[in-house]
Amino acid sequence: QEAHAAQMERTFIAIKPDGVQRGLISEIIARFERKGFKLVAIKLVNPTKSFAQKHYHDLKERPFFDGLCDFLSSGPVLAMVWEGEGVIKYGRKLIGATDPQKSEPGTIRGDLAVVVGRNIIHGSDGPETAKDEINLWFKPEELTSYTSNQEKWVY
Ligand code: RTP
Repeated sequence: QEAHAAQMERTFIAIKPDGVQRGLISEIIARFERKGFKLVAIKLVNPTKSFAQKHYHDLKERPFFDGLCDFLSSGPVLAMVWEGEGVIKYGRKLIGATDPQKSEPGTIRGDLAVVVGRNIIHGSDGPETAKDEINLWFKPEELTSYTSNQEKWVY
């Protein structure tokens, strides 16, 4: 009832170049839609390597950092913002464990990916990173806000 009184929780979700090139965009979006989350921003972008380094700045000491940034900047990425109660945590649940060998069947990575370096999707891991990542990838005017009146659009 009061779902729109305050701004609902938002998270940043990105389909990485492997997911885009494998034709998994509609499959992945469908899972978030069917769950009941709301898409409030979406665009296909070609991140530069330095942009990828900004996105993954927390991982800069890790041995796979350079390869990861090369990969993220190797082709178009579908950047999205999804909104809904608990969307940050539940979005991670829909995505599954980082390593697709450990993700449960039924999750996006569990069903659709095989190796950790090509795990097709990214999702913010907490409220702070969600805010930072949304701000990094989107301008304020690219974020929409609307109420779904589904009963009006179905006859
Ligand atoms: P993401 O940020 O992409 O949603 O992934 P995550 O939180 O589940 O995992 P994180 O530890 O933040 O790692 C970010 C991405 O780095 C790649 N990775 N490669 N051993 C490896 O080669 C390795 N470990 C992680 C993955 O693409 C992971 O999603």
